[in-house]
Amino acid sequence: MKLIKNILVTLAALIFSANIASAGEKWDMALAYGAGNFHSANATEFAKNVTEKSGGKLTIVTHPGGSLFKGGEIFRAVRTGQAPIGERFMSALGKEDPLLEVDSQPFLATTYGAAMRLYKASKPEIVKSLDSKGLVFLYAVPWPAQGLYSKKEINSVADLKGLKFRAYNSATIRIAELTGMAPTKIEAAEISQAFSTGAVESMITSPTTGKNSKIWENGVGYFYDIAAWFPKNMVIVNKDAWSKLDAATQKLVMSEAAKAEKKGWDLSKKGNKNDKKALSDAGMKVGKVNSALKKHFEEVGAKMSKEWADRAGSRGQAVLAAFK
Ligand code: PCA
Repeated sequence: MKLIKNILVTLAALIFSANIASAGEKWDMALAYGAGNFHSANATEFAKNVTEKSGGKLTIVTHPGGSLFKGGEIFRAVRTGQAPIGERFMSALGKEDPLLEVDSQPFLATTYGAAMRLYKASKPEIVKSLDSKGLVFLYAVPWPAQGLYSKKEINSVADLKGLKFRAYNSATIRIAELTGMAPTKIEAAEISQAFSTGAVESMITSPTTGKNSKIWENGVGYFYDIAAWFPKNMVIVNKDAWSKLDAATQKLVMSEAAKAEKKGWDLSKKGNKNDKKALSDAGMKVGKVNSALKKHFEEVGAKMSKEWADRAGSRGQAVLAAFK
């Protein structure tokens, strides 16, 4: 009896010490967009690089397509530690901090160069405010320029009136309101379904998201390249999870994040060209809005900029001053 007990105790000790020896952190990374999307592919490469280079100290496993948490749940999940790391569309978080919406103000930054300057001008304040919520900011990557999709041809402001419009944040809801469209907030993962059931008939998003959701298969024949803003996704980490890493691993994560950011911006620029071509190759009409519509959207944008500046207060003004 005593011998068996001794053997069991030794076995248990062995198993325990083996566990300690291989103990590294494992992070499940919540991603809202499909595995084929360039943000998800980039995050997956980031995860792989960190995992390979950390020498077993940190394994990051990505879960694309909202399979761990849906887009709308990811910020909260990371904040509360249900997911140690995740990616979220920044401008959907205006209620957390209006500064997170600065990249979705129409016509503020209409080129990649301007978008980068706006990012740099806003980043320090954003990092600080996320830190105060228990989050570590890793990197941010823009979507290609946002354009207008529609089932029917749009030649005038009157054509927009009453359209059932898919929105993805407060800014797109506001555009719809100021234009007379009827907005419904829908995550990217549900776009195809929303269009195919007729729940919506127009939206503003990137050529990439239209391509990823094969939007032409749902009766959407028109893409108007308004190119009014470049909204970003950001990758954030829960601070408790972060503090479990040793200094060398933290440094590795930050340096891989910087690489992923650079790669992501390059991929976005490529998508901005190629994905528009993919839409037209699929038979969609890809073009610009006429000058009357352009003027309309610019007026809407100017109004929204004022509203945003009021909401964002002195912090917002400081960001705009640094940007200009
Ligand atoms: N695609 C995402 C956000 C912006 C974009 O281009 C979406 O449509 O939800």
